[in-house]
Amino acid sequence: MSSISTISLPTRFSGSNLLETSLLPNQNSLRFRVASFPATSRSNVAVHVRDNGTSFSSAGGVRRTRISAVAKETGTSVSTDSSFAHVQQAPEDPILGITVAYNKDPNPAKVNLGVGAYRTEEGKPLVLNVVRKAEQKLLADKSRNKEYLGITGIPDFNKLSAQLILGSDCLAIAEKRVVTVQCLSGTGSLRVGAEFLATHYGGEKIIYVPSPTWGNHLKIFPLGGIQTRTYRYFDPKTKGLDYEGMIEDLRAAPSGAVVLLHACAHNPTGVDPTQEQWEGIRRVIREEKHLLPFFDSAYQGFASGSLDTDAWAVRQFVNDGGEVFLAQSYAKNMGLYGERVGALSAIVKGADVATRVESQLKLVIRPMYSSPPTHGAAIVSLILADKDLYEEWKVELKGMADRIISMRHQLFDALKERKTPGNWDHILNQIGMFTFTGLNKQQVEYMTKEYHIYMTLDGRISMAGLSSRTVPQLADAIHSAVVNFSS
Ligand code: PLA
Repeated sequence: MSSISTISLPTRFSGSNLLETSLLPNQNSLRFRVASFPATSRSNVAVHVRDNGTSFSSAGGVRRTRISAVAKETGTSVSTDSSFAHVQQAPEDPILGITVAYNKDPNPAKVNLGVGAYRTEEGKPLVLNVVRKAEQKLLADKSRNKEYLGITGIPDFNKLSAQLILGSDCLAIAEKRVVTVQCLSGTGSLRVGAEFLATHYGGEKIIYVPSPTWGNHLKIFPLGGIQTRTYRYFDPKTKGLDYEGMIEDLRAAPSGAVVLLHACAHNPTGVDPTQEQWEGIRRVIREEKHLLPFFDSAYQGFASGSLDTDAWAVRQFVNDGGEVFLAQSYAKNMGLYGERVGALSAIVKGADVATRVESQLKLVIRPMYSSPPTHGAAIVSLILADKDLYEEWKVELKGMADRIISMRHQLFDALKERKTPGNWDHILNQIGMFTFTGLNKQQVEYMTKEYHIYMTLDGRISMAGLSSRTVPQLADAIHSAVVNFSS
């Protein structure tokens, strides 16, 4: 049986006239639905169907029968009677889709450096010892049950999460100006925050995100009702921060807009402002433009190995007395990826405001998913509340951060050894889980095809997915890509 590899139809014929086709190459099937053609369009419609190298073109009008015939000839199945026949095949997610492609690759040498997920030296996912201990405690505690949590989750979890990032001596906490609600990891916290702001924020309902940023930010906020705009962040020439550009763009933002800031270990660039630069950013946000900072803290402890150091920037903004939104994730720092544990905090002016904000956050959450899940947040609560477990966690966390840093050195040395053209200092200078290599799409595709290295097309590498065993393979791949394809 032959297969159709490409079909392209003009996108302007979507909607009720031409409900577009979708092609499912692996299932060897072509789906399409044609309703009726506007007479005026008949003369300039072209449909191309590629069947194992043979191109069928139809210019000047398309007939359902024509494509049916092609489909029939090539042995594909065509669904014309489904109410969902117009549904198009969506592209895979730029990050999670890399794992899908990786899983399909039968080559045993394959390495997944796409998604930011920590792996051991043996290339295995890691469940922290301290997490296992907490789980055993939970299991042994017969007083525990599986009742619904309240809409905002486990109260202790919320209190401890706020303390973890803001510091236990935080004045805003003492003044009851902090409201924290347990959410579905970092993503869910951002989403709830976005929807709350869309409904209740008194300022400009636009969020400025860095360019580039974690791709999902650009989807989470508009779907939550807040439009995004970008501010300059990364300078490809220096592979460092475009501080001047960032300040200029924030100054040009409308007063009262929201600005998304990565708390530490910026994704995907691994470039963070210095403390001095943070101070300059804070002054523009607070004193000049009255912007609302919305921190995304997905890597506390992963950047430097210290929870306090990585919370430094957030604390500067909270301790100046201004208002802050803050999304926290325990996916990376406790390795609780699939448990979906996180928190959204609003640090506001006045305990009365905090109480009312919390009541409205409940109205956002209830119709979205009712209440959050118990297990992961119970683990976190135990670890944060128990002095011994907490100390043990900090040691394990530092161990993960240190291993990532050692991967940076190993990769840097391996490229030096190979005399790979270019300057690779940024591998050492960038911070956190990722290196933004500067490799382009063509080079990445080559590395995936020839070396079975899976990474995002923007050239981002998850250093946490590397090990001493796979560094030489990655270095060979980078070397070859750089030599064969110029950037
Ligand atoms: N914010 C940032 C900046 C992130 O990098 C990620 C995860 C999240 C939030 C959300 O994480 P969570 O919902 O799992 O808590 N970014 C990953 C995974 C690690 C992903 O894309 O979902 C990444 O590979 O970029």
